[in-house]
Amino acid sequence: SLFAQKMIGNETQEQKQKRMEWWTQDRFGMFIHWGLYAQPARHEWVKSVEGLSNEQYQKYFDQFNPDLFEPKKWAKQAKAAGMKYAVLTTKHHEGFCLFDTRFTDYKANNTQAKRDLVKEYVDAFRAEGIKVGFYYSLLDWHHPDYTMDENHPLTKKDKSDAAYATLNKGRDMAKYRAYMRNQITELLTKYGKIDILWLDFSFPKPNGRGKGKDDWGSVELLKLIRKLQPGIIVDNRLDLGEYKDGADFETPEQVSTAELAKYKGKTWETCQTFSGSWGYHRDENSWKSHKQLLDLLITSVSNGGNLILNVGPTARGEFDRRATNALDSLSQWMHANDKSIYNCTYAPDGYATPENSKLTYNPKTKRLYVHLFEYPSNGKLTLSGYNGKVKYAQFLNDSSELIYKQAGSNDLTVTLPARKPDFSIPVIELILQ
Ligand code: H79
Repeated sequence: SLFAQKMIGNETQEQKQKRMEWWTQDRFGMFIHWGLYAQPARHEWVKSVEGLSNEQYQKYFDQFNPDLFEPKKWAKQAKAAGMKYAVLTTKHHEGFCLFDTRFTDYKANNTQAKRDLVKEYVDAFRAEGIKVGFYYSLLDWHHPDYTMDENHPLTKKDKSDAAYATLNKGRDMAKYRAYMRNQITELLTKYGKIDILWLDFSFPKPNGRGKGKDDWGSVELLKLIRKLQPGIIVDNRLDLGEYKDGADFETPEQVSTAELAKYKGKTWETCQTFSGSWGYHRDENSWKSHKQLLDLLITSVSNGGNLILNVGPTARGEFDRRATNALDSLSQWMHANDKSIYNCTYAPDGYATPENSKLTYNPKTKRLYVHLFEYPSNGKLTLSGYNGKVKYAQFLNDSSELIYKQAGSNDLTVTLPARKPDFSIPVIELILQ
């Protein structure tokens, strides 16, 4: 751009890389969207999409009773699936807080749960060695000072300036900014070291229809966050303008695997759902297959990025059968193949991607991983231009040797067994010279 980037602090590029090192190596996280919207169970945006009033939404606060909430189980499921970090919605757009806050009564402590659910999440995930992150919604459809905009419930019909002026009489974003600063201060001071803060989201539009950096007080907010938790990793949804390099990673949401190639060379994490919505959705019939989920993970790493895969627990507080089955399948694959994910990135130049496969690479061990999306029916895999570059080849899942031969002057041909290893996507490990 024409304008120089402004700095939030005085961290060097090298220091930033060091701060983010664990995150770029771990590659795979769990997003958890949990809130009152788990009860209507028809999308976490239900309040906005159906234009529900606070009064209409009140029944979900009154009924909230997560009697099966056992975050140790969540943490064990995440760990088994190979997820190294987690991010929980401490507050989503509906404004309901899962944590004990001094600044609103609209919190889990005042429901039948009667306690701080964030605290239990933090303790449980930390105990499993999983890094702990907080999602915090910038939007708030419950706070009385949050001005009504295009995303707000009950503002869909009349979009005239006059209508917005009337709706927003008595609402004061300065007070809402103070509220956010207070709550983020609570979140970043009462729960020990927090590894990630995931703020969501900005939608700048003229005449009060959207919101961005001036509404949030983004630059000042980020300075506060950095002061309270110097090691924390923060997403890029604050609309920082000329301070945008103050954010740590880009956040392509629910994009296709084809689109992820565009992010190669950047620092990024794609966030993805099992079935479309983020909150628990009972009737959604668009669940991704095991192979689609794996494809998202492998494609992310093969383009130098992370995947954070979302679970929407039920209102009773557990992962439902569909989510549990999906995680179990990932566990089996990760148990045998996670070396092609952790500490890996895109392949170095000069290694062509074989047909129907995707490559990842571990620069420290100099191992190249070939993910076989289609198992070659003739039992041969051609590695174009690899001649002289490989010193050993094996399946990753069982370390069984694979025989290869020179073909032509530049290529190698790997001979594969007729029986495909018992994985949807088997991985070949090539130890490079
Ligand atoms: O928290 C999750 C989402 O609720 C939030 N970000 C992730 C991490 C988010 N996703 N999309 N958006 C915010 C932008 C809004 C999209 C919308 Fe819609 C299109 C709102 C109304 C139409 C998505 C689709 C929600 C309802 C239908």
